[in-house]
Amino acid sequence: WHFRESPEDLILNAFYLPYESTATLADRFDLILPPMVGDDETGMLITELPLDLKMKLGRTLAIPQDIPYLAFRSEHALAVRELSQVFLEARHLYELFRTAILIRDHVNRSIYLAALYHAFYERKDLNPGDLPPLETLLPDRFVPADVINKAKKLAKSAILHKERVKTEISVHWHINETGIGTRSPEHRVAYWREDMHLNNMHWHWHLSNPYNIEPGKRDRRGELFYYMHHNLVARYNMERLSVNLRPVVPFEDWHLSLLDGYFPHITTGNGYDWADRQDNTFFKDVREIPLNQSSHVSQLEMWRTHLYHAIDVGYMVNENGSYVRLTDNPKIGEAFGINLLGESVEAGASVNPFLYGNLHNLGHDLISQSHDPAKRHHTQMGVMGAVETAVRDPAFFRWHKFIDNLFLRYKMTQPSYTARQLAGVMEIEEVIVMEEGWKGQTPDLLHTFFTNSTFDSSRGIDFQRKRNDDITVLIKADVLDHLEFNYRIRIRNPTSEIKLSKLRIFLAPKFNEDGERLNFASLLHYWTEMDVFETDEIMPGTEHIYRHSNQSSILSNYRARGVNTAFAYSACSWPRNLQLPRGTPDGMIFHLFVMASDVDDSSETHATRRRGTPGSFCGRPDGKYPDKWPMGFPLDRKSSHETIEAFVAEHPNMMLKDIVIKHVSDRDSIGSQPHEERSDCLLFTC
Ligand code: CUO
Repeated sequence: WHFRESPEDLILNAFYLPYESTATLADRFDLILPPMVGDDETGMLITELPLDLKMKLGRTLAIPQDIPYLAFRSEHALAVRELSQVFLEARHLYELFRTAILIRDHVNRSIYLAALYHAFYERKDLNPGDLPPLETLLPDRFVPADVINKAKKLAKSAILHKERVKTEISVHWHINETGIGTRSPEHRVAYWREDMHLNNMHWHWHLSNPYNIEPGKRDRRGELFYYMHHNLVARYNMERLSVNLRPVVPFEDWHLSLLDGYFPHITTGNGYDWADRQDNTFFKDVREIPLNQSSHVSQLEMWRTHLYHAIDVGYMVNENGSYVRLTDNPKIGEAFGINLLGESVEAGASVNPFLYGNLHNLGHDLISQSHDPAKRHHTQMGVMGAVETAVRDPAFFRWHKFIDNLFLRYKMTQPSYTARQLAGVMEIEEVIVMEEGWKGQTPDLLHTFFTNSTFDSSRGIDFQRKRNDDITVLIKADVLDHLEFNYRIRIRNPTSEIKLSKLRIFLAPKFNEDGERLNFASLLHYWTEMDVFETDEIMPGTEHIYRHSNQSSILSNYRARGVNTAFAYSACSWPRNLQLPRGTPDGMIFHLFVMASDVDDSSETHATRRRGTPGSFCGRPDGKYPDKWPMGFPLDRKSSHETIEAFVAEHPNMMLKDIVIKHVSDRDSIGSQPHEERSDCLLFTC
């Protein structure tokens, strides 16, 4: 079994055409296969799974082949772990490829893909930055079925007449082609929930930070679960305010219905139909046979009560009955309370699974089955059951706002940061945000618009393209985007020494849905990280710091294979196109908070801390989380101040700015209307 390609190129083939047999894959990509055998049932040629692999893959082989990877179910998560372990044991990349090809025909393909992705995060000889984006492998998880069908029809025709037609086919996925129709107000934010880069990010986050990973293998994993999802919900609410919708209502009274249904209009390439959910569906017990494997809403209520009790009394109870203090000011050797809570809520490495249960994961599962809880209709799961599709459902945000509020309840038990904790040596004198890409920019005014994002779908869908057919099948999606911008920060170092500083930049709306100013407590629901980074050395006196928006800590700085040798993620980062909330046509006013905090951590060198992607939302498989403070610091706790202005006024190392985000129909119309000077005014009225 010899190979012509480099192992890094070869291994990518193992991801392609996930719905097709390995024989078809080999034919399309000119791969050399081991001897094949006829399948007992169908006669189709398949690989032969060696006995030793069969023995290692008991859990994986038990999962039915044609269903999605239901990540919130432990038997699926354990299967991914089992299979990725086999991939990790391969001694070199050629062996990894051989193993993957031998296994491929015999296991659930979504679980196979998830395990391959996970192997890329874990193996030192592979770079996660080289991973193919999931939308190129499973376009049908993101793109409506009728758009996919159109692409298939055009591709077949082009292959048939390839001397006469152009070899690049492009199918447009329009902004209104979403799961929710224009008669529902929820349609206004459907473009955001169904953004393929956002759903892709969610898949990567859960694969990189699985809840069943060996405890300790991901630094502060439970806290990261809280923090990334907190930002996801906060940003969703900013998007809702931008289109005149009220913030999402947490789903916490489980005796009331979920209100909004969801009909996803996506179908997987092997015919799996995600279930529809009618409006006003209830969260119900799911009856299994045998009955003792059923799931009950009352079980969730009990776990929630235990978690609220733990938060309110300030400790959790271990399995052996001892107490674990919940505090985010831990002593040496003590865990962060938010991390313990995150692990117990999701649930991952819980201190006591019996007492605190599996609240978050089971909630996903119950919502994904709420259309047919008694299983009378042979329906499939709803999209809430899988990580690559859950975010498109309005119920995702209702569920996650409930989860976020649980964490906020804990955060409110923590003492306010002291003046000393908030202080910093540096003084911020001025902050300006400046857009790039056109002449005539106005300071602190940014623009968003819709544009196209295009990807090649022909490595995911088999268009019956032979290896010599030079046909590309592009899917062109309408997505929100913005012009890039930079921060210009004038900072003063009042000491006589050269210093480093860490800058923390957060964004939140200034007004609520009723046009009232948000006070300090209400803003805690909204603050979202824009960038947290360490500066270069700052000389005594005044200096200017320039920071480009595409350097942000929430994005990946990965560019191309081999260019960045440090840890880099191509997809486990916030989508670049959604870096800014949409804003309004008239211009929506946001707070931009900037803080310069001291760098006093001597455990790592400056160079080590600055290398590669910081990974604020995704964490770092290769080391410690890149900040020592609680995630969201300093805007994650209550304050004695009523307003953010009063909070900032006490600290010369902080600054608060108004910035305006204006939404225009397209990029070309930026600058066509003069920007009027404005003072504070109500949302939607200025
Ligand atoms: Cu990411 Cu509920 O955790 O979806």
